[in-house]
Amino acid sequence: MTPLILATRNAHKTAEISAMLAGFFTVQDLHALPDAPEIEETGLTFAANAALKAVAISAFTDGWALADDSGLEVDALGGAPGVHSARYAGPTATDAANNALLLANLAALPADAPRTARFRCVLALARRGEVVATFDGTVEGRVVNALHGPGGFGYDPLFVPDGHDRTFGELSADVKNAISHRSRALAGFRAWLADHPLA
Ligand code: ITT
Repeated sequence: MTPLILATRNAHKTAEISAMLAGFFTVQDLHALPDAPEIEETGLTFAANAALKAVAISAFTDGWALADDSGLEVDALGGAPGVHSARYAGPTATDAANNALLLANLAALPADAPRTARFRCVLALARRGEVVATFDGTVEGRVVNALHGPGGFGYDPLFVPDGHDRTFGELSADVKNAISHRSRALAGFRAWLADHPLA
């Protein structure tokens, strides 16, 4: 099978993407490449940051690289945390710190402020330092006022996807992976692969 490097150090992303690409590639992430460069995510959009990561790692490895840039947009917070999702509470923030800040910012909103939100994911595929294709996915839903559920990662315990009444932290991995922003972006990637097999 063709090797594919995931340009991520987020083991949760790797687990989700590996499950969804099983049978297509031999997948490794940056934990297998300890000397890979740190990439500063200076882009203003998910697409720009996905491209930065895919380009840098594909230039470093000489193979196919797939980057995922993703995050949560809360309408009543002007789209925050958005591209800053991983570092919402500071440069070395934990998921717990990010969730605590989001809860505090939600609590400061007027009681009737909308709770609509969405997760977005952009995947960038690159080789030899050039982006070859990008794919995006979104899942609409709402944010809740307290953490619910032990599952998933990041903001999963605060996000209820449309059509459900439980958070991604409570829903099973299989349910999340059937409807998530990441799975929708990966569906685009798999459809593209049918016409563009990677050698
Ligand atoms: P890499 O850049 O190494 O891939 P990262 O975690 O820093 O890892 P991003 O800059 O794309 O990646 O930030 C993504 C953040 O958005 C992530 O840390 C979570 O806080 C949030 N996020 C993205 N997808 C999520 C998901 O499926 N469930 C919950 N939170 C998610």
